[in-house]
Amino acid sequence: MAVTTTPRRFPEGFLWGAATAAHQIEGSPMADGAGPSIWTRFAHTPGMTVNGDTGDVACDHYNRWKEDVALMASLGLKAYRFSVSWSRILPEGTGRVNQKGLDFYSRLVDELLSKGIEPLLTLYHWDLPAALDDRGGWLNRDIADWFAEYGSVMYRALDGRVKKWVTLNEPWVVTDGGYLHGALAPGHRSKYETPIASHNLMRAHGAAVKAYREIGKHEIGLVVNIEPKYAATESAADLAATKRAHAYMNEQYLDPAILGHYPPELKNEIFGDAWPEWADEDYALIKQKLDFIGINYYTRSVTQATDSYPLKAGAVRQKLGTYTETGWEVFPQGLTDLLVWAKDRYGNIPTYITENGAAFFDPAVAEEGRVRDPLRMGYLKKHLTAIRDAIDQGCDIRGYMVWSLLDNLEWSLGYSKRFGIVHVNYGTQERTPKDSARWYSKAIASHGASI
Ligand code: LGS
Repeated sequence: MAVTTTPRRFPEGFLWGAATAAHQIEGSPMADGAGPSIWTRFAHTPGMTVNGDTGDVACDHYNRWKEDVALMASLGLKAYRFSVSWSRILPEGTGRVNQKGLDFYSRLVDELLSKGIEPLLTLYHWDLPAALDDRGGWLNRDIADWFAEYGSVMYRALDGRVKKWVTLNEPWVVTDGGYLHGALAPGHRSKYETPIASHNLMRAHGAAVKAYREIGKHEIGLVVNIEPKYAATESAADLAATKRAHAYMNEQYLDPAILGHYPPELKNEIFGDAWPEWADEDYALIKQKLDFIGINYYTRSVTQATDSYPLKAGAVRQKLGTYTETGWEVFPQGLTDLLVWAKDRYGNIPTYITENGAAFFDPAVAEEGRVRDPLRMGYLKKHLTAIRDAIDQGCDIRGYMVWSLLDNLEWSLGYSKRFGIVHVNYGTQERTPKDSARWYSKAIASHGASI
């Protein structure tokens, strides 16, 4: 076997960054003429979030954006992935543009660029304008046009300053959480609505990419969450459940976007009569050339057949596994496996890891201003090594964004789970880089050599 002594490197121009999302950090959801989003509404409905937590203040990033960009610069970040709140730009979802909302993101982008930080802008990270939900939201076919209209406003304002655009963040979570199981906004529970929401998300994605080709000159892609599925046993039932779960979570969105069709398991094994026949023109709209894909990776699932509705598959907890505070197994090998799988299935499209990170029980900020979070540091280190393994196997990986820059509002879980490499004191809004941030900073400065 050949032994190599050359240190393994990340490719030239590899983008080292961190990620956030509007609803999770900004606060001031109704400031400067913004309209409400479904998340403002959902969080203010009693019983929907842990402790009744809302995004009314969050990390107050809407007022502290400048100091937050300075913080990113002090850590040496090369890229920052954030999302735009649609209802700040179009308070009614379509039609009237709210210039003040646009100005907020324009200033943010200028500030990032002045510090040499490349912006990656996500158009939709779950905070649909409430006004559009009132018109059916993702169940209304018109949403493809509404989304393209919103995207076009953003492209006209920022393309050139922003060179990497993302249409949707994790459409699977939008539909599974928002339309099937109801734990996320808008909180519906319907096997019949879910496929319609999924399909309209993909049509909206296609329409937004199409509009980008007319206005924009740079790159646009789609971000999905992928969770590799490993069969719990070799039994026929578990193997079939694993294949089903994989099609549902990992192929449901990339297949139509890139290959032009849905995996057959969706109709044949999962949704049955709830899965409509779609028109050919829909498939043509959905399948647009993508400049890159973004993959969010947190964990794997060891899958077995269960009677869960409608998937009939579930995860088995591993006796010897290590788990994060959210109960997700730490399994870096899964990231290598999935990147190799995506390369083989979708043709090695340039790929960014657009989220990866973990919530752990962090100690309080120590007197000397440190937060010791060795578990998070270890998590990041192992996952970056897994990415390097995938690069060694020929995967075209262009960058890595830690989830998350700041501790923030973890959707229905409220502020109870901290994913940040920077600690946020929600009483004073003070930011303190954790040990993991210091470690990540060194990794960036050494271009990965110190990992
Ligand atoms: O904050 C979200 C992070 C945290 O963990 C972010 O807004 C989302 O884009 C993303 O979904 N995020 C996330 N996902 C991990 C999902 C793992 C689910 C594992 C369930 C196993 C039982």
